[in-house]
Amino acid sequence: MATATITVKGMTCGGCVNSVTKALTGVQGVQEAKVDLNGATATVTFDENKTSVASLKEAVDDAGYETE
Ligand code: 9UX
Repeated sequence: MATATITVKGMTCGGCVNSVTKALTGVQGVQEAKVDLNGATATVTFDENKTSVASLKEAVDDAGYETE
């Protein structure tokens, strides 16, 4: 398992947190996603044999938020 912290821009309320959390946990290989609204981050624990940081960022982007 690997853990990565991704910066997520554009979250402005708890609903956004839920959306980003769902997007991340919907990616195959993701075990846990902790999304911090005020810190603008998502800390994700995932199986690096099944997914990658690039794929996690893509899922967040596809949900309508911006990563860096
Ligand atoms: Mo809140 Mo976020 O009303 O996409 S859910 S701003």
